[in-house]
Amino acid sequence: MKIELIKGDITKIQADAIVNAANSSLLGGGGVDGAIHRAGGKQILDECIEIRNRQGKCKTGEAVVTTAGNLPAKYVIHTVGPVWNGDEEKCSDLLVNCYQNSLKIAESLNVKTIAFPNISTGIYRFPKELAGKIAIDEVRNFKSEVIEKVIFVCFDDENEEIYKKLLEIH
Ligand code: AR6
Repeated sequence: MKIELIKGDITKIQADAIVNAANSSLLGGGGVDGAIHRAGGKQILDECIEIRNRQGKCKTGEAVVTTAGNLPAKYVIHTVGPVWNGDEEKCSDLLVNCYQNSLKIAESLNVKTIAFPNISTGIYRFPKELAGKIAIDEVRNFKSEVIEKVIFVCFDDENEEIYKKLLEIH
């Protein structure tokens, strides 16, 4: 799997799937979640409501998928990152689950390119360097015959610098 780093807004990315850092309500919020729902339109929220009605809230570390409404992507994979509470082991395990479950859904949908935001590193306050290491490790360890490219989309300068360093991009 090829790994790419892009600085910018994930709603503009032309990938088969983009990942949303959602909350367990699946009903939208601030940060990247707000941006995706704003740019993607009502269809995404309607599908999230259907999922809520069918299976209830989305637990931390789990993921669900909707279409991508008005976005250039085909799918939005909504995953719920952990709120950082200082319990490094537990929070790390939950963040690992976010990446693994998102990649599994992508693979099941025959997704060739998938873009991830820096899950949990905004409102949920997960330490950025640790989150970046987990993200990159999980993508590198995920063996896929289907997914060809993973794009890490960094919105803030600090994450961009961290990912450049971790991916050894100069
Ligand atoms: N494109 C890409 N990345 C973005 C964008 C964007 N348009 N906007 C922000 N980011 P956050 P969390 C980055 O707070 O920490 C929501 O209210 C941002 O710089 O969006 O997982 C949800 O509903 C940061 O690096 O998500 C939840 O309640 C990263 O996205 C809660 O926030 C994640 O920041 C989830 O918190």
